[in-house]
Amino acid sequence: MLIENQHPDNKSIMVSVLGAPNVGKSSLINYLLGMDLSIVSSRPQTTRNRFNCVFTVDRVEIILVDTPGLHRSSLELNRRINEQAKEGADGTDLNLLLIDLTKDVLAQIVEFQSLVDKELGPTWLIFTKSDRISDLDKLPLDDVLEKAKDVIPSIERYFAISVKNGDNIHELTGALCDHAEPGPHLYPGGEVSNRNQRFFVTEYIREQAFELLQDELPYELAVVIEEYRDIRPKTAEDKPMAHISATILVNRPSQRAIVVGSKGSMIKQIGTNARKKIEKMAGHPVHLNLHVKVSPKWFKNNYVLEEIGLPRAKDSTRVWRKS
Ligand SMILES: Nc1nc2c(ncn2[C@@H]2O[C@H](COP(=O)(O)OP(=O)(O)OP(=O)(O)O)[C@@H](O)[C@H]2O)c(=O)[nH]1
Ligand SMILES: [Mg+2]
Repeated sequence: MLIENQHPDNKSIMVSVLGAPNVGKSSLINYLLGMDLSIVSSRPQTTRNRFNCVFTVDRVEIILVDTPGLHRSSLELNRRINEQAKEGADGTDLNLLLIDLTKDVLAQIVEFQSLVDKELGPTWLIFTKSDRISDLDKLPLDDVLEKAKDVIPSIERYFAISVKNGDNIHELTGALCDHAEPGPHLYPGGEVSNRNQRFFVTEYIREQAFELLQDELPYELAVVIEEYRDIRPKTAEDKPMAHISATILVNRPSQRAIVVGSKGSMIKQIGTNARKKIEKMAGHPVHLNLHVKVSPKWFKNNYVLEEIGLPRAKDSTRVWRKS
């Protein structure tokens, strides 16, 4: 749709969703979108790439930028993940800085500012997981807001929310709509993201790795698509279908054995669970073929890192040759 063909009352707002790992950024985005688009897990550092998620309320388009949790690490992989998070704060109309209410709230704000290391634009504090606080009314959140402004002067207000019981989410949505400026929708075709289905296929496979595999293993694997082929129906009775081949890269041979599992049971489970979610997204059956490949130190290999959407960061120190 051309911009000039849009309704004159259209409004749009672009919002960065920022915070430490595991505070509930992707959960909030999914709740607002009303679908499980972004992957969520109980472990930190689930999201690795920045991407836009879009929903509309009446004439207001709200674009939420999901970002990885900003954290301290000197590993090359994490430097690049952090760069995705920092860049997520650039060029948007508003930041939502998510703070986990079950932890020291002020310490999280100080830590975030120190890691992001730049002046943030207009920012709202979003205290998350309020369902896990028994006496929320007794928390001195007004005092926290004032102290937070000493650290990040652009903080304007706060909301204490829960995606488990929906507390204050309507209020937050209403406030976002009120903040939107008149202007054309950037995704007028009803798109829910700026990422394509290939990206979400890799995410849904990785999500199962976080769900089904133990310890450090999910952090030491990456997923790349080898083939994504849409099969057009030949007759009116045939349904569309897709053939997808993906490779799970692991660091060591022992990890390959775990991901494959006894008689292939683990890789089968990962594939079955991921396929169901991919089919829901695609709206038609999918044939998903998964392989596991040992790619030693893939997380230091520039070629692999670029392939999974993590270009060199400003503080990347080492140059890696294509393998
Ligand atoms: N009780 C409760 N748990 C929540 C809430 N929001 C998120 N969680 C849980 O917190 C965990 C982390 O959620 P995510 O949405 O993956 O967090 P994230 O900030 O995107 O994490 P990264 O992608 O690792 O940076 C999951 O286990 C969620 O179910 C909430 O409002 N209440
Ligand atoms: Mg996330």
